[in-house]
Amino acid sequence: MPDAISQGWGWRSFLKQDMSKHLSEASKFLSYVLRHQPDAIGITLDVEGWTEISVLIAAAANCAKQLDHELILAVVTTSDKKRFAISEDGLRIRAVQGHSTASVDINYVAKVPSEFLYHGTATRFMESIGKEGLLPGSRQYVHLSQDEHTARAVGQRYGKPVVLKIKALLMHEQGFKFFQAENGVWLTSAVPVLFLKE
Ligand code: HQG
Repeated sequence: MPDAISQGWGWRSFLKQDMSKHLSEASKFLSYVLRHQPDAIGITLDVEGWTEISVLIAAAANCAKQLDHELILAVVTTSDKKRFAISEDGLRIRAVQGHSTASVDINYVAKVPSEFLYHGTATRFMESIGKEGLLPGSRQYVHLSQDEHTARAVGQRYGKPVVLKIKALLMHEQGFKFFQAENGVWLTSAVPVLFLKE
């Protein structure tokens, strides 16, 4: 009997892991098409980044990528970073930030930032950042976090993390625009070196 119990738990944990892998793969696919390459599956995003969920599912199926409403909703609701939003009528989906595709230009409302915001990066980028400041790279904006802890996790994706403190309010006072996506991520077009503190 104890064996059966332990086997039961084993299966449950296996199923949980399997589900989490499934959700993570679907999330990566959604990030890819909703932020970067909608053309890859032949969909278009409107200027605010929205696309019809039913069109997305059909287009993904044509490319042998299985998606359904239930899976999409599970990705949206379980996303740790709240990367995606569903429209009020439940028919459309978009990524709330992180775009590189030029077809999307979300009309974010400008917002006054707190005195400091944070950017997590990897030590290997520091030499270049020290010369050029923070640049958006392939994305539309430089991404900033409200707190150091989040920034450190962002930086860790690329190697040994380093957290930069940005004099955000001073930048704002000098005319730089800041936006906050609905998942809390701060966006600005670039951060010149003089506003960076390590
Ligand atoms: C670095 C994730 C050299 C920059 C996160 C970063 C975020 C420079 C990398 C979101 C540079 C770009 C965005 C310069 C900046 N020279 N390197 N002058 N300026 N960099 O992924 O901010 O999981 O495009 O420091 O949580 O890391 O996708 O930007 O290391 O919110 O939802 O160039 O992506 O969210 O990398 O991450 P990225 P990021 P998701």
